[in-house]
Amino acid sequence: MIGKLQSEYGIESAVNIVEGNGRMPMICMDHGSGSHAEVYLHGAHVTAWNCANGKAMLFLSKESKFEPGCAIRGGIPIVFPQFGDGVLPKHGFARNMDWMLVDSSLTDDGKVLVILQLTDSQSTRKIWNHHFNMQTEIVLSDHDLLLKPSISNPGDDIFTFQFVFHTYFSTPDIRKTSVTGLKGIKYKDALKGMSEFVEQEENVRFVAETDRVYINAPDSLLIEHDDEGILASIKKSNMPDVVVWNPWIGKSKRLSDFGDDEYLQMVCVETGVIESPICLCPGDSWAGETLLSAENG
Ligand code: TA6
Repeated sequence: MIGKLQSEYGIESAVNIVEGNGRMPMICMDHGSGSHAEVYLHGAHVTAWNCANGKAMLFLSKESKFEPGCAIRGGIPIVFPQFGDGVLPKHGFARNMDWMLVDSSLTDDGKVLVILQLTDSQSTRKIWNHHFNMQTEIVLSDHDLLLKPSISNPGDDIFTFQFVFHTYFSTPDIRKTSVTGLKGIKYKDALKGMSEFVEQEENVRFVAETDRVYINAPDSLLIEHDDEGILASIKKSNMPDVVVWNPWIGKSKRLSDFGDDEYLQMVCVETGVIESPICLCPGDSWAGETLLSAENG
């Protein structure tokens, strides 16, 4: 399978399909500047994004499983069609499914592009009885990683969905890390029964487990470190909500695929559609965009 994918979608020195962890097919994306990204067909899961200077922008747990039916811990899990707990498995099924690589190319300005696709199947219809076609376009450039999800309804019934890029950013120390741009934004606190509050701080900092859904958040956010300055910037469109999460000590110990002290090296700043799920009529489609940029990459 890997050989066939390589012959069909490989691009010398830019796109290579190899055997990754757990012998799972992994796409290696390499930009002329030296930036690099790794994407598993499993979950269309970006597990690594390194800047031209080699700086690792994303966190990936050393304890992560790479097994069928399991979500990879770290990188950029894709949450669809449900965020959180509900009638489906938590965070939906897209992150646990094998996607298809359907396109690879170099753009005119030298960016590296791949498109992965997930459509409904007997197993998805068993738990979520709708026809859907979902694609995620991933574009790597020197300092940016652009993520463009799109979902269409080829069926003849209406469905609603939530969608989130559950991005795990790397940080040298969560205790010196803050998320900037959320002051004045309403959020639901998952640790207080989803009670609603308004963010009072320009810089959201971390001193304990933090799990908040910010509703209709600004389209531009920063992740900063007291000593290193801006770690990453986020620009989004048509993805109104933002989740900020760090498990801190207690939850880290309860997660079997997460090191007890790994909470120190990560912060999730997630972009998506949560509060007002998207409703697609037959023939309708939705598209969003999240641009992650390295300021010091
Ligand atoms: O996005 C935050 C969150 O919903 C937290 O409540 C925490 O459970 C996290 O997702 C990780 O969820 P997972 O199912 O990947 O362990």
